[in-house]
Amino acid sequence: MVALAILVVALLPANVTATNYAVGDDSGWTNRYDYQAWAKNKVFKAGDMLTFNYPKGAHNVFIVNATSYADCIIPPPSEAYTSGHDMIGLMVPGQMWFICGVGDHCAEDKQKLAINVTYS
Ligand SMILES: [Cu+2]
Repeated sequence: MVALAILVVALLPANVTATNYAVGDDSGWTNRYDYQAWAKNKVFKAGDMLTFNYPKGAHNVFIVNATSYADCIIPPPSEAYTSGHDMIGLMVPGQMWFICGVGDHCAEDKQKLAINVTYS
């Protein structure tokens, strides 16, 4: 999945201002961090990328829909990003939702991120 995301981004039209955002900055992808505050003043554009950094095995990343985001419905394990350094391309404009599927991290620790992707 990571390789595919990178490949697709590489095939997008040139976006000279593409940005790779480290989710949570130096805190990475973790429990009890306010990801909405982190995202609040950022403008995510199609062609940009998010990198989720965490100790491999401690967390994971799922791309989900609004309902799964709100209710912390964890998708099948096969859909998880698990490398600990997961780079996910923002392909198209619109809302995107991400959650951690480990334990109760989403529901209890608010390990979730919602962003709006704009046209580049
Ligand atoms: Cu987690």
